[in-house]
Amino acid sequence: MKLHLSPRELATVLGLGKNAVTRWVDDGLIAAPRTAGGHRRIPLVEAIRFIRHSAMPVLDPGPLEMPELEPGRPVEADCERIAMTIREGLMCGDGAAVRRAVLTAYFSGSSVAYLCDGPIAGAMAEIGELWQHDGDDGIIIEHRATDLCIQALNQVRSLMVTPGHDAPVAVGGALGEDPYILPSLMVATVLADAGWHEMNLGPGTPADALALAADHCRAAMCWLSITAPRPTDALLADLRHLARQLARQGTMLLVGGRALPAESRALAMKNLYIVTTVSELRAFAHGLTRSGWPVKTRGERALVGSSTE
Ligand code: B12
Repeated sequence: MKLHLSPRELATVLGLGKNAVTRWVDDGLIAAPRTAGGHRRIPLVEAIRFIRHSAMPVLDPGPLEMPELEPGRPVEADCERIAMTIREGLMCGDGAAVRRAVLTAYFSGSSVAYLCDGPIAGAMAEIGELWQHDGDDGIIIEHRATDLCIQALNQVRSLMVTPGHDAPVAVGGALGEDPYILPSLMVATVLADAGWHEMNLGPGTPADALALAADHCRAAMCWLSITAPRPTDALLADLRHLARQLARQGTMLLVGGRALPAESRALAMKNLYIVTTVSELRAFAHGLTRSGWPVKTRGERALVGSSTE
């Protein structure tokens, strides 16, 4: 995979003349530093940001040098076909097909949140039915599919522009006995797509470690995914305790996940938010950063939900 493109290469990707791309670079629509020799070099992540932002079709992915995308073949997203390819690829262990489908959707402007809530979660739900009927085969498919999703999401993550120093920070994971990797990884990837700095501590993270990490990173948000069922009282006590700790640091707590009990909605704490899908989270994160709400950044501390109950 290339790390930089010349204006001519990006023009080939978009099926345009080189002058159009050069003009956009000179007008500041595409950020491209110059080499010592004075040539414009467009970072790959910036080229992809521009493609998604401008909604231009990728007519020849060749210059991007991504093994999943065939040179000369336009990248076309048909939502139904993408969902079917992801499902079949996850079922039969075809990682390249899954990555190709996810990349195609991403290049064509789909949000990571849509991919996670829609085709990926849908396919995983179907795969989840297999262990009950297909025994060991079902378990193999389930574990392999989880790994293929991790690969695809991390690949998309690597194609995102690194957020600036003034971007807000979020830290999160899943608690103690919760082994589920994907929900927290999805949250992290969606926040990265929304322009946040994210630190995903993954499954099995103690609540105190989350609070400590949030404090160290001056996080505006801490997320928690609850996927493994737990006794309601113990879980609510943990949520209350973590929300209090975070409130003292001025950090909000966002909680979601399939095993979150309905009773958690009754926890009246000012810095605690229950969010159901990652699309909802995306809207929430965008809303916060656009509203001028005092989001903490790496350089500054602001008070966020400092009082509880
Ligand atoms: C992979 C998998 C496993 C793997 C996990 C591998 C790993 N390390 O991640 C392993 C093998 C560990 C596993 C084990 C078990 N599993 Co399991 N597993 C699954 C499976 C197939 C996929 C899970 C997944 O990653 N889904 C993708 C995620 C992203 O989807 P999601 O959880 O729906 O999350 C979405 C939303 O809830 C939301 N969200 C989630 N968290 C958050 C957080 C925030 C902040 C926000 C905003 C949003 C959000 O966004 C996501 C995207 O839309 C599911 C099926 C399913 N429907 O998901 C079963 C499933 C969850 N497992 C199930 C079961 C029964 C088990 C076992 C008991 C099996 C057994 N007999 O051992 C054990 C229990 C483990 C435990 N300690 O609890 C059942 C649970 C049933 C129930 N009512 O609780 C399911 C539903 C399968 C089924 N249909 O029976 N499992």
